[in-house]
Amino acid sequence: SRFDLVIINGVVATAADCGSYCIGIKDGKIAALAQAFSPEEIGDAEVLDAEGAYVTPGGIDAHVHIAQDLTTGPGVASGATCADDFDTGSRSAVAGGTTTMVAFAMQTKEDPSLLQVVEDYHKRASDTGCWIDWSYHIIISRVDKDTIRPELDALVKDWGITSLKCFTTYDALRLSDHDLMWLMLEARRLGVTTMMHAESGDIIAFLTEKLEERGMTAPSFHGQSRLPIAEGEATTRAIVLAELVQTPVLFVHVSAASAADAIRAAQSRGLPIFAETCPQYLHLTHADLERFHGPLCFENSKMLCSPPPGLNDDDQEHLWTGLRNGTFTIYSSDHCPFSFKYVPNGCPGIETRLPLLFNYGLMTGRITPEKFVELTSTGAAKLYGMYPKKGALLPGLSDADITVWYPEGKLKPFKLTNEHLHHDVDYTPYEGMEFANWPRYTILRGKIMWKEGKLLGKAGDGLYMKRGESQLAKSPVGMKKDPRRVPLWLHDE
Ligand code: DUC
Ligand code: ZN
Ligand code: ZN
Ligand code: ZN
Repeated sequence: SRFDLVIINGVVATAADCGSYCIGIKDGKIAALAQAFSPEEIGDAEVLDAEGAYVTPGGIDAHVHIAQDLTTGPGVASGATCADDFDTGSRSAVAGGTTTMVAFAMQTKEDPSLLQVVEDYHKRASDTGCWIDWSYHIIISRVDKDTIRPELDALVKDWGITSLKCFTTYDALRLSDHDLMWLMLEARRLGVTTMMHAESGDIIAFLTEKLEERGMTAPSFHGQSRLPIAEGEATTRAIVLAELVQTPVLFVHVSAASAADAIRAAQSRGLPIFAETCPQYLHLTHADLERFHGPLCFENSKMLCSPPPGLNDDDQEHLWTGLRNGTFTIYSSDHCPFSFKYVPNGCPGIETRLPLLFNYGLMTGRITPEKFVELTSTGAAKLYGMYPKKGALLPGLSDADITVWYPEGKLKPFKLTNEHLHHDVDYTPYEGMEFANWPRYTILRGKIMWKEGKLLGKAGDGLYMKRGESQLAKSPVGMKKDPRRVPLWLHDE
């Protein structure tokens, strides 16, 4: 027949529009969108009645740490291991409406070959299998001028890895400004998108030293060691480097108002500067890091992440405004799954990402349905070279990756506990928050993977995906450049 599966009575939202449409799916692809299908068109296809609920493209989580080595990376306690592997992490994703993820493959200072790093991570993924489609960003901790060019070349050609992440903090990962410029220029040549972790390593090291002198080492002081000004400084500095090199940069996990303002100002000057924020910065504040006192003070570490949550609701409001006005292109979880006993430097959140923005953004009217889709799916697909296979519902072009929500009033509102979730982590920072909606069905390439609280798919249903060049992040070739700011001779190839 014409379709394998049809979704009827949905309010279908994409980044472009929102309306009452039926969706026809054939061979794992979107085959048709229409006001209605005739009984002949439906034939013997399976029919899923959305009962008037929102139907959105499956979530794309473009910032997750899965099966990542942490002893030399952002992890704090030595011996800490990532709690989620590709099986449990992606299982949690599917239960929260996410159908694609991009995980990090991290080079350590000792790893000689980037290709070897990716092969190692790919073995981890192949060993367990994955519930959803996935790809990798490469984390670069060492700029080896003799080998990096052919290696990045091979990552693009052989693996479809078209994005790299670099750090301005952590001794094990941080690059000097010199190396950052060097790397950015290589990224520019290859059309690879640079992702920047911007927090001043020197400000953090200085404040940490001074806190330690005073014995202020409890988890609640984490926010004092990583003040917003450290993020603002490094963001401003990296924007200068990006302008000099004339290459696009995406700032990951933006938490500080000063960083968001610097990004917005750069965008207003026409620079290809992009930004990501995460649920923890919209829902947690510094007060959450200090909630518990006395013997319970280690409970505070459940809210610990880097950069830390903002000082107060003003910081949160600033980020909500940034989501609305286009400062932020993507909203990712930064799922960083540590067992609580390790004093985690990061929050789990691959499963709660979409429900949080749906309940607290879309349902409250803070963002439109179109914006919800742009932030959770389409933006990442375009930014990281997956569009329109992912992030859209274009007939004949897009994979049938779909999240069907509950119709209003159908799901009894509930308070979240960690038992609801499918990750392998022993806590959620969002314990006790209220939810009135949640993904009812999650569909991956036409297959129903999650239905009304039950997992139907398996690890192994997900496919590795080679990505193409970013459709958003392009070097500003046509832009008039000021020779006092930009060395034109560096860019005239
Ligand atoms: N950077 C991340 O992307 N996640 C957690 C901690 C960090 O430094
Ligand atoms: Zn980071
Ligand atoms: Zn405080
Ligand atoms: Zn991260």
